[in-house]
Amino acid sequence: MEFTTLTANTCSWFNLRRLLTFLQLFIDREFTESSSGRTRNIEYPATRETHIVAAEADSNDAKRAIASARKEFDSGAWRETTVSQRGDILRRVAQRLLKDKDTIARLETLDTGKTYAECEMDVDDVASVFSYYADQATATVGRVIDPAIVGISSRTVTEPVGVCVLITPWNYPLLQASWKVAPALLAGNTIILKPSELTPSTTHYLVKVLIEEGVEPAAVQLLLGSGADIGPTLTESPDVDMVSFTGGLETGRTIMKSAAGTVKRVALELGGKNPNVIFADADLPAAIDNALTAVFLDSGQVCSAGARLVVEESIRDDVVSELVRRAQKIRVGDPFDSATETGSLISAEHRDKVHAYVTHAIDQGAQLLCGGEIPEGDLADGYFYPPTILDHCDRTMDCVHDESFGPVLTVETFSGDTDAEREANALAIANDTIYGLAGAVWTSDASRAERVARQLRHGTVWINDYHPYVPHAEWGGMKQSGNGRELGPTGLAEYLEIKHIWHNTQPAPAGWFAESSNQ
Ligand code: TXE
Repeated sequence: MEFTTLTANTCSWFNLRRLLTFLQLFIDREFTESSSGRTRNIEYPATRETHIVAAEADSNDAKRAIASARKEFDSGAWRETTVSQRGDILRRVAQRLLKDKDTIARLETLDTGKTYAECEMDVDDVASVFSYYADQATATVGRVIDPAIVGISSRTVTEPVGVCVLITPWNYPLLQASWKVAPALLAGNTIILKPSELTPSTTHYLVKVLIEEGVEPAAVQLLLGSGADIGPTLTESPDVDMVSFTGGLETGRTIMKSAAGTVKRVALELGGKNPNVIFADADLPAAIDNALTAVFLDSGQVCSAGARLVVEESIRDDVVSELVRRAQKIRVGDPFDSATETGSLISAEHRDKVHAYVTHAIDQGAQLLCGGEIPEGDLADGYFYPPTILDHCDRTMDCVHDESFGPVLTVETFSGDTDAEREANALAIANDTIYGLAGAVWTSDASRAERVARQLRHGTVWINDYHPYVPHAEWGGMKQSGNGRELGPTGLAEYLEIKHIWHNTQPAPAGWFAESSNQ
């Protein structure tokens, strides 16, 4: 691992940020402090310094937000807007986000400790999501059904679901929000946004942009603060129609249970334990290089991280030694330094969890090849963790089943006497997980690539690639990685109700119950 140090550029940005006021909630058309007056310091994880202070909502604030969103949905101006007007607003939002890219990327870096370069790319992606859904304004129409009965007109129409609570995590704060906000607003819903308490800044910024670019203010509510505190008020309320959540599996289970009481619609994206399968006939330089980005991008804090390398036994030594050599050269450090390749983890608690995961894996027999130690020296003040590779892992170990959500790669191998046997063994390993979010297969055999891709039980499969996604294609998980899909047409359908309207233009008595039946 190579370290970079904090620069003067970073420090001056700090001073600037400190002059700014703290982040308020947005409830019932106005920015406001929390009813309790409580606040939370938001840390820059690379140095542990407080860079901004945010209001901390409680259940009273959540109830006010729900009431305002409900009223706006039931009788406000937002539901009178046309879908093309809403599409126009989304397009303006996309343009504005690109215009403000530098500010937004800096805020995201300060909240998350991710590199500024990554955060800049994230803003591009966020703008693409808003543009994509702006283009979908014609996709919300229903269809005409011809039941071939004289006098009957039958059709389906789409309508917004209602009040949607959108709960997002800390790893891609604005991007995860955009996957929910853009389709929810295009569909005509009112929304209550609840970003992670660790990373509220860019979602707060987005709310300002939404209002300034024309979204009816009462259609958007912003609650900042602990999900454990205000979550139940939001997810149990009979006035909330839908919860869309991205975050950890345990929290997802809690939300699903608490939403069950009112049978509200629930969409969940809960992470994964994603296999990256390399066959011996793969383009190895490409496979190895991508295996590094698959797992170490954003220090592994990616739900689709390729944290589980499943490599053919015959090429294992070559692949693993090259991965270790390259991993040790990854520059970890100051997120604002353009030479830095990966920043810090999100918090002390998370870094300790990642370290405990590594220690436990070693106790269970994994061999530590690189990383695995909390850095000292220059970076000791931040929550950094080095790229870590654990070899000789197998399916008896917790590390190949549990998500570390950190920069940790586990290595498993497969072998077999025939091609078919090797393929079956690779698939058995890759599918042996409660999760099913994403995975990849590397091979130069096109038919094998297709066979394996079809048999992987994961929501996204890359062939000879890792990580790319486009807003046009659905994203989401099988098994315990969640339910529902974000992005693409299905990501919009999540926020729409479908109503069937049957119109009899020649009404006549049904004639089932005879008028004289009681005689
Ligand atoms: O997530 P939480 P955490 C995984 C990763 C990580 C683990 C826990 O493995 O280590 O989840 O991370 C809100 N009702 N992922 O603790 O708790 C919370 O305020 C309603 C995967 O940070 O799931 C935040 O806004 N909301 C993941 C959001 O849920 C509640 C990304 C996510 O927090 C709530 C991040 C409640 N009872 C972590 N409790 C991915 N899929 O990408 C918390 N929240």
